[in-house]
Amino acid sequence: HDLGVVAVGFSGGQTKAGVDAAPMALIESGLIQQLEEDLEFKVTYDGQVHSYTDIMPKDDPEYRNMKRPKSVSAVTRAVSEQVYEHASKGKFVLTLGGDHSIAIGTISGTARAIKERLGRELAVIWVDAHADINTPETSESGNIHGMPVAFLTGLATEENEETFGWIREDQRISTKKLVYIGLRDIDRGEKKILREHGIKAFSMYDIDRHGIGRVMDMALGWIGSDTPIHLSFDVDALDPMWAPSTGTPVRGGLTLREGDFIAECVAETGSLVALDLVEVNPSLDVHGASDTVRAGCSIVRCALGDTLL
Ligand code: DIR
Ligand code: MN
Ligand code: MN
Ligand code: MN
Repeated sequence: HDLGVVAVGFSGGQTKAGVDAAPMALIESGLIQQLEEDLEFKVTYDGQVHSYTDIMPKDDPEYRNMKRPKSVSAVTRAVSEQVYEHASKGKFVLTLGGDHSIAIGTISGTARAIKERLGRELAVIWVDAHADINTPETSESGNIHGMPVAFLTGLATEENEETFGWIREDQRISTKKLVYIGLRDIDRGEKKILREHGIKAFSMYDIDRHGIGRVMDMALGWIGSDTPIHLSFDVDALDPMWAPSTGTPVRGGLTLREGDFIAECVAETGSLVALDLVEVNPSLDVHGASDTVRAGCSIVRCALGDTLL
């Protein structure tokens, strides 16, 4: 019951300010305290929201269509080390973002630790309105928060150390061990990638068709029991009715209960080893910020084993 918390105040994977303030908002609303007192975790937290300003280059021009490539690369490399540090000691790792580009760091860190400690491959459940699997070449925005899965799966690669060339084979995941839930805004190039690589994805259509219960059975069945799971939860998977304060809200999303239910089902497997909660931006839709923060906290508590009864 050991938990490592990493607070990543980083917004450079996209262009809207404010997502860097999310870790503090989540912590100030009592999240870590609840995990310690209600869920009885032994929490390791260095007590700071990292901003990584000391490792960010001043000059960071676009490269291969990517915006702020060196900054995002440097920050995610540092996050990877922080997450690895916890995971290699057998701790559950909770990372509070930050935009979704930070998952390049979190998942690479977990994947490496799990391979070393257990000799196992890591499975990833990516809950999001978006697939975040653009390569630098397919991306229409150039925002790296739309590309983390491409770098993590090796669909996008780089030679240059300072623009993601640091990602090694033992830090990557297989497209076969990746499952999406909640998709509803996929770019043309991403659709092609999902199809060509046979990547398992449950869109909002599937949730409407089968219900969230059967979708979770199918998603977890695809991964198989006894495989370590990293859950990367983008709060924009939730409908903007419950989580309006996020950079790219898309209508027609998950209800609050469906979001919690996904987290509860993954917790129930007993195989969850790490969780990211990303893209909460308290400065967008300020009236909805407290709702969005509350929704985020609820997802985290559910994923860490909080049950209704
Ligand atoms: C879009 C939006 N697919 C992009 N992605 C977002 O910029 O690549 N991801 N918002 O969360
Ligand atoms: Mn995302
Ligand atoms: Mn998203
Ligand atoms: Mn789009």
